[in-house]
Amino acid sequence: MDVKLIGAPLQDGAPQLGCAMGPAALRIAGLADALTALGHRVVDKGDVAASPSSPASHPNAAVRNLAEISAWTARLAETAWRESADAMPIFLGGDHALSAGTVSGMARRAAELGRPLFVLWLDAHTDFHTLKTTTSGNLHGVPVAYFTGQPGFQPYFPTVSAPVDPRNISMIGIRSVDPAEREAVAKSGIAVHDMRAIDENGIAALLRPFLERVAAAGGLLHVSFDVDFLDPAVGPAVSTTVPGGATFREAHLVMEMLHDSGLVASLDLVELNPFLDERGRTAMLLVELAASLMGRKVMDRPTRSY
Ligand code: B3U
Ligand code: MN
Ligand code: MN
Repeated sequence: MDVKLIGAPLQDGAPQLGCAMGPAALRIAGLADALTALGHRVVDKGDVAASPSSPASHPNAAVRNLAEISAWTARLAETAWRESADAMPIFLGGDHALSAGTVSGMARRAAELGRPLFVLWLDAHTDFHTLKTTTSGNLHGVPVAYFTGQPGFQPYFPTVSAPVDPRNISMIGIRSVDPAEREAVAKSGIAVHDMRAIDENGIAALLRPFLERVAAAGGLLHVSFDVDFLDPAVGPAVSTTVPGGATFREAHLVMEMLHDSGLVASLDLVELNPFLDERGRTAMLLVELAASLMGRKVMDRPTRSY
């Protein structure tokens, strides 16, 4: 497969600095070599840059770095749309605000192909705040509301040309939801699988029906992987650790099932904060997981065994 690595070193959406080093850490951990070894043709496109032309403010005074995140969103939406024409883009974050851009760009690509976009959101958080409801003001908490076309983002953010249908989104790993998000996400039609659902059912039972739905609809699948999906004991390099996350085995199984499905069109690896890592182990773990998603196998199995 043709794969493009695209660095998106934004950190203004997170409460702490450090995510800007994420793309460099993923490169140093050997992402390109790991994918090349699996037979993929990998091109590293380097880092995307974005800077706002003028400052912006919002009536919600808590909102931080609005102009910066809006500029990143425009730039990354264009990049995702353009680069997905002839390859699978892997976006190296950068904080999760980058998905406002990458997912809306992929949605535009899917719309042009006449195919629906589906999103698998692997995260401790639902990231379903609007500019109005966020109390932390950290814009890594808003991308899902943005790309599903929830109200209040204009004129502050670029217009979403093809909003993602909330019924095409599956969230897995959720364990931190703010009061304002709880009601909104429940009403939205997004399938929210919290950690209890994983514990009670097993993660494969949550993912399998979603993949079957994507396949039946002829959809493109975008996977957004937030490091805090993982338990902090496994992936410490993240600013917003929440206890009780996914184990390595659960994450690994998800990646293997995603590969077997053959449905993944694009991937975000986000919220890696190398400043908080321990001897690079979270960055190396992400490379392992990405390699599994891209076909690294322990043993061969009949295809489409998800
Ligand atoms: N919902 C909280 C916490 C949060 C969201 N996303 C992350 N943290 N990574 C907020 O600040 O919006
Ligand atoms: Mn997130
Ligand atoms: Mn998160």
